[in-house]
Amino acid sequence: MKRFTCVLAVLAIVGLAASIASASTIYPLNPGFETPDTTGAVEGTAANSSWTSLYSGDASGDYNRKFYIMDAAWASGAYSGGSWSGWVGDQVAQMLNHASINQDVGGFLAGPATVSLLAIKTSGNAANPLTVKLDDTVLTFSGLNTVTPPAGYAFALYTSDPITMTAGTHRLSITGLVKATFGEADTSTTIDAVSITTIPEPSALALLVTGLVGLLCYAWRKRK
Ligand SMILES: [Ca+2]
Repeated sequence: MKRFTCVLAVLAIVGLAASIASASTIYPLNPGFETPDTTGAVEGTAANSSWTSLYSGDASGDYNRKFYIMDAAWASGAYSGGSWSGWVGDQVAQMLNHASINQDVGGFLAGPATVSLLAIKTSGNAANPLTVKLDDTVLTFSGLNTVTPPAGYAFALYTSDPITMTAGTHRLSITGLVKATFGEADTSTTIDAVSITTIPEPSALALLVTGLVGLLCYAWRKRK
């Protein structure tokens, strides 16, 4: 009878665990680019933004590839040629040309993960794609291997297709467009509100809970 009770408890808790196994959102540091606080634009660096910014400064063949943190209200309007809408907080980040930023993000659960961000095209080519990677894997967005915001001034939310990750820490990187030629006009995409959603694998969670309840039952029977 006691064993039967234990089995019932295990089954009930496994069912409960499966039903509450839900998506969990984790954020990189400075996910909305609110620091450093600025009234204009500042070039982001590892020291003041939590993001590691590659390619700071001019470079032969692909000059002016920079990562800027900027006040959104300041940037909207005269600077960008149109009024922006849809950002979060008061600041955003601009990826100019082949800018590239990355950050190691902890808290991944084993199982599928997606990356979301807001983006708008802010100058240059018809569409300014961004490449988003987790470790060395290029994420796809509705099957495309880039985030490609259309022309316009409203930030739109882009969420990657899920990829399976291991638990722990992974490197998130975001890279702007490589210009085709040295003389080509500058091109930029502006981003905000970066987040990652991880979904625990129900099988792993169920195994964990089953083991835990089994141990509790064993301890309870031994005490009796
Ligand atoms: Ca923001």
